[in-house]
Amino acid sequence: MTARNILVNSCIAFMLAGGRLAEAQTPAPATRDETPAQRDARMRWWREARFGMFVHWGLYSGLAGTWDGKPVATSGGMEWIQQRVKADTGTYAERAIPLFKPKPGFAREWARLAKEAGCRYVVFTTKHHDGFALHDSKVSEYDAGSVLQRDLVREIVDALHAEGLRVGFYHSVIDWHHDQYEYAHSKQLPHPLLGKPYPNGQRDHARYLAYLHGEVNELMSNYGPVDILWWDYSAVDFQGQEAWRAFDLLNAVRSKQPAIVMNNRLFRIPEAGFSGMGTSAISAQLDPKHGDFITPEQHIPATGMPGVDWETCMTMNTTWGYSEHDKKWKSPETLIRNLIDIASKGGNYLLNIGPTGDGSVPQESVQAMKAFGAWMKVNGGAIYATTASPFENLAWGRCTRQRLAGGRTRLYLHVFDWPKDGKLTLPLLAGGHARARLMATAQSIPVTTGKLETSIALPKEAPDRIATVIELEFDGAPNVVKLSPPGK
Ligand code: FHN
Repeated sequence: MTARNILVNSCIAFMLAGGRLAEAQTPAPATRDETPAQRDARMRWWREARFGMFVHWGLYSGLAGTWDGKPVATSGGMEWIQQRVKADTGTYAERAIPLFKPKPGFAREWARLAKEAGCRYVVFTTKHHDGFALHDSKVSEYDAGSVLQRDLVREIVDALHAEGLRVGFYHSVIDWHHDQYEYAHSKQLPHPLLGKPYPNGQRDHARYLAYLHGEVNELMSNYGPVDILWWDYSAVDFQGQEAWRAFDLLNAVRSKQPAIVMNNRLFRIPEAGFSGMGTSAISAQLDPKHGDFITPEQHIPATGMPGVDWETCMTMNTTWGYSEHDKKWKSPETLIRNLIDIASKGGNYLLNIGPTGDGSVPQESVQAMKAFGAWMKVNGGAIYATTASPFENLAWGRCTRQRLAGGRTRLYLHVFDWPKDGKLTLPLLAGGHARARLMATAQSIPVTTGKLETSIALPKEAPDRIATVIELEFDGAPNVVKLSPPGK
């Protein structure tokens, strides 16, 4: 047995002892004695950021959606390729590791792309369901340190800090590699061997949890301040303290990183914002002991999620991990209007890229992020540090809002469909000293406040076909005119 195995096993033995003990001693559920004001202060940067980049990258990226020389599929998550082809971890690693060759400087390219696009934070996969860790782990041999003699988390964190970006760690609690992960506990969570007996006989999930907590402890201890922890994911039939010792995990992370912001995916219960399985089974309630924000996936809640922090995560095509077969790219216009729609509903947008096996970013993603950069350079102020629209829906576009000094309000009107009659109307009784201007040019434009509406005279052509922003300022808070639907 190699020195390293002895070290790994003694660590596990120690943590097991510690874990079992810890479990006994740790009161569950854990609650953080944080006042609402303290929580608002901790969440402020995240709420004001509005826009982040998600990165799914790992061994699956080299396989690129291909197995045995054939496309596994042309759509859907290719980060799940091991599960899609029902490969055991040995076979998967054998095929994938030779194709995972991070090129020098890959991380700086990501960081610059995110920065130029106007993102304020980046969340990247430190470990996905396949169990391969991108950091140099002392509790695992299925990690970048052992396999590549590199610490990819270190490289990415340094690159993000160099661009002044906030750092987020995505971490899968599901693990298709660890030989003590008891996949039979859940019929709802994916595993390549689901339904089959454990290849190594009896398993002890507590040993897997000691390993999981061990890796998380390394990530929370060795890379400086970490701003976000993005857990993924739990099922109704296997979640929380029972599945992951979730409260112990949250406690341990908060003790190492008190300012960190964490999502809700260690749980799958209504109190944590879930109404069942499926990416749209979400409910607008979140008890802070289960996390800080709710995570709609691949969709935008129709009326936002008033009263809770939320962040929509989305792919640019249909896969999170890179696939050479998936060409279903959304247009930059659709993606930018999604950000505006989400901000107008008070949420954050976490937009995904899936780099290739050497870390290169697909051209379609680069183009989309550059389009964001061009739009945000002019209109970023209409997204960052804004709050939700006071209007239910606007036929021509969306609205974001800002409270100004002296009690004045500024509304950012994001016009998607330029009114043919050159008149933009709002069901609003604008307060005094109302004035409007084009955000791009600061050119003033006439405002008329009527009995039931406010209207703005627009230039003939829309300066920006994706979304032209008009700033409307007035005294006081918005006085929205509630129009009763026709015939009522
Ligand atoms: O199974 C994962 C999936 O691969 C991807 O990581 C998404 C991102 O939010 N989360 C899970 C599906 O909900």
